[in-house]
Amino acid sequence: MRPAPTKSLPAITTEEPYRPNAHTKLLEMKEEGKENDKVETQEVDNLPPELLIKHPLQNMWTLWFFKNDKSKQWEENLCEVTSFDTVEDFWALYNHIETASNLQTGCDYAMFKYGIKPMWEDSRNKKGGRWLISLNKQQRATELDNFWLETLLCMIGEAFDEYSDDICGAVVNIRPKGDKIGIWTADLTKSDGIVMIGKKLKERLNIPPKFGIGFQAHVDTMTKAGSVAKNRFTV
Ligand code: MGP
Repeated sequence: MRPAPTKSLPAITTEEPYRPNAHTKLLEMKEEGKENDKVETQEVDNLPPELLIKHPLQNMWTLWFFKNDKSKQWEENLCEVTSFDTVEDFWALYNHIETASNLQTGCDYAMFKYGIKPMWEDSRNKKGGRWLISLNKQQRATELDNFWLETLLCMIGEAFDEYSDDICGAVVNIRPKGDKIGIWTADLTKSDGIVMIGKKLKERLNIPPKFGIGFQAHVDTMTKAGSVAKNRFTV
């Protein structure tokens, strides 16, 4: 496994070729879609330098897949797929795997910062919680894939500014009763960051202001009596 990348993106100086930052590049590649595939047919020697350099992300991320096999313990069903730390490797992975809406019910995807397991017990999760977006059954066809992709782009593009360090990862649960997306943060006591992250997520996902979303502590979810743990914050 490669070591985690350094925190800051390399500075752009006049000696270097123009290099859009990772966030701009993520959006460009989202717009262009398959356009980049054409590059493979050109002579590599003729390519301008900006097409040969991968755009580093601020963090390395790991994709996890969960398949519900009831004969096994919960953690045994969790499978680490791969890690990436560039914009291009993110899109290569995203375009290669099944969309969330096409997974079997009972399955999850999770994308977490490298080194954090997508479980309450991980030392970087256990004092934290999650913003939870609960979808109705119809929204699997209309919203789920867009919401999940936008959540991933927010995380890997560090859209939460100075609070991006509080992000641990995100999970999408495919469930017969309604799918869920959770974005996990590290520390329940960091209320400013939690609220900012929730507001930003709603804005980026285009969730209308009148639809509230709730933040639950993992410690409450772990021990909940009913089907939903109480909300510690709402936006
Ligand atoms: P779930 O998969 O998060 O949600 O948790 P689901 O299936 O919608 O169920 P609901 O209870 O939210 O309605 C299902 C079960 O998986 C939990 O009750 C736990 O038994 C187990 N589980 C889920 N997570 C995220 C963890 C975890 O982080 N650690 C452990 N040990 N078990 C977990």
